[in-house]
Amino acid sequence: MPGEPQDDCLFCKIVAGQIPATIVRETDTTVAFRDINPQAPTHVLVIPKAHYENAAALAAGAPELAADVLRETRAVAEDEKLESYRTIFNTGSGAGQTVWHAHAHVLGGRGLTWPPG
Ligand code: IU
Repeated sequence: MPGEPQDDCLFCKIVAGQIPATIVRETDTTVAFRDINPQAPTHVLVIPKAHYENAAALAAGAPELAADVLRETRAVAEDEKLESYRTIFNTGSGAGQTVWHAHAHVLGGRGLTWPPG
């Protein structure tokens, strides 16, 4: 069921406190934690606590929760004092998605080029 915790999902385990993560923000509906393989001085992932497999499923199934995630990306950027930053949702393996629990990357603290690879 969309929204239900998945036993085999790493990010559901982070939400449940079963796997350690460096959590930087938490709300009733979201968690933000530092990426274990940072690609920039700031690289934080913002996830909904509920399990949706990617941003497309989240937007379709729980648009208010998608808005919560987006609001938290801004809060992370403020906390980290980022003037410029990039928010990315990789959706599908062809776009680089490797973890099947929706997450926004917040990247900043260095110059970022365009287009991405
Ligand atoms: P992607 O958009 O699905 O490729 O992003 C997954 C991210 O999750 C990636 O940047 C990983 O470094 C990150 N990550 C993590 O922070 N902690 C973990 O235990 C695992 C992946 I597995």
